[in-house]
Amino acid sequence: PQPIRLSDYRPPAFLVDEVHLDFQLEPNATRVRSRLTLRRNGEHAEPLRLDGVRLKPVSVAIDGRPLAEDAYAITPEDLTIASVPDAFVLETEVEIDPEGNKALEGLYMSGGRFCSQCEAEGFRKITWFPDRPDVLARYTVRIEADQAAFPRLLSNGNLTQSGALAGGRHFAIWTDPFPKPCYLFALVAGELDELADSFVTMSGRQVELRIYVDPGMAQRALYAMDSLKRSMKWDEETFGREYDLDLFMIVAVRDFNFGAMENKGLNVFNSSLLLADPETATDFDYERIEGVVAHEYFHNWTGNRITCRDWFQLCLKEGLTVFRDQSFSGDMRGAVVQRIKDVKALRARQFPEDAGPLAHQVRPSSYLKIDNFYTATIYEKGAEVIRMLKTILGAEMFRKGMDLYFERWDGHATTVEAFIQCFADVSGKDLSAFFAWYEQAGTPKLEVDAAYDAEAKALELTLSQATAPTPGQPDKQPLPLPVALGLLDLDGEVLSFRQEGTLAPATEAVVVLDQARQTLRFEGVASEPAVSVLRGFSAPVRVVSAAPAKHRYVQLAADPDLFNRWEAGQDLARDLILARAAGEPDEVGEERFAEAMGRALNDQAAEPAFKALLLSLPSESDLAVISAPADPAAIREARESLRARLAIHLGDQLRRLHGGLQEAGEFSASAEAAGRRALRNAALELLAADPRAINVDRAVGHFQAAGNMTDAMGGLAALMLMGGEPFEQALTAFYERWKAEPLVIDKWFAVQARSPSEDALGRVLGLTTHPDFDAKNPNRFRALVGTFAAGNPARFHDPSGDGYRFLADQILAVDGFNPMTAARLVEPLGGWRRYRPELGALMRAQLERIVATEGLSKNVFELASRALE
Ligand code: DPP
Ligand code: ZN
Repeated sequence: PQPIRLSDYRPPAFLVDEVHLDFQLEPNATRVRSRLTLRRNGEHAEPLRLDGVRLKPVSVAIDGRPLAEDAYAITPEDLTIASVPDAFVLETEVEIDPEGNKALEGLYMSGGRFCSQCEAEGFRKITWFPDRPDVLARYTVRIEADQAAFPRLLSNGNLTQSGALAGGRHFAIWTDPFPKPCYLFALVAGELDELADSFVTMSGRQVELRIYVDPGMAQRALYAMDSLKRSMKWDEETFGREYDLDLFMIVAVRDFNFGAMENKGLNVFNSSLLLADPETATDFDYERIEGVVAHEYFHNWTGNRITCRDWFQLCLKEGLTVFRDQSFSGDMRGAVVQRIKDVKALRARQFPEDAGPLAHQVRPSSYLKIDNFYTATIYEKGAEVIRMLKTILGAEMFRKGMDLYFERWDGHATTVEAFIQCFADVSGKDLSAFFAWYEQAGTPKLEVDAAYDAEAKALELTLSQATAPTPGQPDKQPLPLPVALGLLDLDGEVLSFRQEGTLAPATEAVVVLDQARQTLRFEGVASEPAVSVLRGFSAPVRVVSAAPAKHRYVQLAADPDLFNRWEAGQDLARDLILARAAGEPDEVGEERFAEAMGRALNDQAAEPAFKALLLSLPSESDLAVISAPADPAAIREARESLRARLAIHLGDQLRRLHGGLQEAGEFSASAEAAGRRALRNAALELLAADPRAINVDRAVGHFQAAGNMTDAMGGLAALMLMGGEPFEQALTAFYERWKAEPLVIDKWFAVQARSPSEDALGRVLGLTTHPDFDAKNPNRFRALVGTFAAGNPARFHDPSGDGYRFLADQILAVDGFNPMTAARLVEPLGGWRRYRPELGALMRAQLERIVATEGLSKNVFELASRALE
C-alpha cells in the first residue's frame, strides 16, 4: 500500500456548501439519499472524485438528471464522475448494512440502536463524499425509522421538525447552522432515557443539555452532566469561549472504538466514560468521566469551530484539547496531583512509544491509516508541547495567542504552523526553533551536572540534551527546552540565588536550554545546594542527574515543588529497583528509603491524594523503558522485593493508616474524599506485598466491607496480588454480585488479566471462552487482552513466548472485523528491540507471523511492519 504524505497536500478540487441527507433506517438495509451542492475549487478540469467504501449504489444524478452508467465509475473506494459543471447539485442514493458493520466505523448498531462514528474516515462508509477535514459544509439531516423500535432520532444541530408517518414510522429533521467537516457528523436512533438540564452562558443564552443513556440509567449520568456544566463555565472563564448552539447532547454507547467523540452538538461516548454511580464506578472512573466530558466539550472550539486542514494536523486539535482538559482537571482536583497523574500516564504510554519502532512526530509526515495515529504522542506529548509554549511565553501572552487563534481561524480548517504563528505574532518572538517539537520524534535526555564552589558561593549548572535516533530520523537537533528550577540547602531550606547577569535574588527560575550543552552560573548561593530541576515536569524529557542520593532525600522531605518531591521518591525507588534487578541490591539504601517513606507518610501537611502517589513505585513498564535490555521478570522481582521491604518496615504504620482512613457516612465523589480512598487503597496495595495472614485478612475484610466500587476494586486488586483461595472467593462473589453490569464485569476481567501468578496466561486463555467474553465489544476485549499485554509485563513476557503468541492470535482474530481495535494492540510487541534478545526474537517472530497473514487490514499491517523495520 502507498503511504499518504503531508508534502502531497492539495486543496480540495471541489467544495461542498450544503449537504442534505435522508436516512431510511433499517438494521440490515438502510437507504441513504444525499443531495450535495458542489462547486469547483479554482480553475481546473479534474473529474469529481468522492470517497465511498462498501456502499451499494442505487442511483446517481446531477442537477436532477440521472447519470447513465457509463458517465461514472465506482470502485470499492470511490465514485468518479469524469465531467461535471462548475457548480451543480449531486444526488446519490446508496444502501448500507449497519447491523453487519462490526468495524464500528460509519453507521453501525450497538445494543439495538443505530449510532455512528465518522472520525477519521467513517463518513465514506455512509455516503459518497469528499471525506477530508478541509471540506466544511452546512448539514440538514432527515431521519426516518420505525417509531416503536427507534423512538429517538438524533443528529447534529437543532431539531427543526419531527412527526409521525404512516405505517408506524416517524421522522425528525436536524439542521446544523455551523459549517463542519464530515468527520463531525453523527446520527443516533433508538430507545434511550434522557437526563435533562440547562446552562446559561456568559452572554445570557440558555442552552438545553441532554444526556441519553440506556433505559433506566439516567441517574448514572448525573456526574457527567455536572462535569459538563463545570466545563462550560470553565471554558468561558479561562478561555473566553462560549457555547454556540441552543442544544448540547451526549449519548452513551456500549460498543465504541474510541473513548468518546466530539461530533458537533451531539457527542457520542463510550459508556465506560459516561456512566457512574458509587456502586459501579471507581474514583478513577469519575476522574476520567470529568476529564473526557470536558475534553469533548472543549473540542467545540478547538477542533470543531476551528478544525484541521488535513489529518497530519491531528495534534492541532488533540494536543491542544488534552492540554485544555488537563488544565481543567487541575483546577477541579488540585494542580499537583493532576500533574503527577498526567506525567505518570505520559511515561506509561508515550515514553515507550517514543523509544520504539513506532516512534513518530507530534505532527507526522506520512501514514497508511490515520486511525493508527490516535496515539499518546499526538495526544499527550502534543499537550506537553502546548504546556511548554505557555511556560516559555507566560500565561498572559499565551492567552493572547489563543485569543488571536480563535479570532483569526474561527470557521476554518487550519495547520499547526498557523496556530504557532498566532503566538509569534502576539509575542513578537521567533518561534521557528520551537516548531521542532512538532517535527522531531523521540524523548530527549536532559543531563544535569552541578558544581558548587563554596568559596565563591557560586553554582555552575551544566545542562545538556541529546535525543536518540528514531525511525527515519537518524540525526536529532537540540530543542528549546524550558527547565524550571530552584535550590535547597541540605537541611531542606530554600536557597536564593542570582542568575548570572541579574541583580535581584530569586528562589525559582525558568531557563530555556536551546543548545546541546549550556553552562549556567548562579551566584549568591549560601551553601551546597540540592538542585531541584525540571519542576512541575516543565518539559517532556528524561532527566539524568549525577546528584547524590542524599540530595534526593532532601527533596523528598522538603522540596517546595511537590511534583519534584514526588519525583525524588520515584527516582530513589527506580535506582534501588534497577540495582537489585542487575544483581547488586543496596540493602542499606532500601532501609533508608523505607525510613524516608515512613516520614513522608507522617507529614500532616501533605494531602492524602499526594501521599497515595508517593506510595506507588515506578511501574514495571516504566522501569523496562529505561533499562536496556529489559528483563521483565527481573524487574518484577526487584520491584516486588522493594515493595515487600516497605510493607514489612512500614507495616504497622500502613495498617494504622488503612484503619484510620476508613470512611463513615455518605459517599462523596469529591477530590478530597477520593484522595482519602486512594491513600487507604494504596496502603492496602503495599501491604499486599507482604502476604501474611494479618494482611490477607485485612484485604478480605476491606473487600467484604466495601461500600463503593473504589474500595471493592481496591480489595480485589490487593487479593489478586496475593493470590490463592481468598482471591478466588472474592472473584466469585464479585461476579455473582455484578454479572448484570457490563462495565463492572469489564473490571472483573481486567483484574484477572493483571494477576502475577504463574498460571496467569492460562487463566486469561480460559476467560476468552467465558460466556461473558465478547471480542466484538472493544471494552471487553481490551479489558482482558489489552490489560494482559500492557498491564502484566512479567507474564506477558513469559520466556516461553506463549504470551506473545496469544496476543498475535487475538490481534489476527479481531482484525477480521475490527481493524482499528486490533491495531491498537500491536504496540506491546513493538518494543522487541528493548528486551532481552531471547525475548526480542520471540516477539519479532509473532510480528512476522502477523505481517505474513493474508487479508490483513492496512491498520495492522502498517503498525506491525513498521515495528519490524
Ligand atoms: N476525537 C476524539 C477525541 O476526542 C477521538 N475520536 O479524542
Ligand atoms: Zn480529542
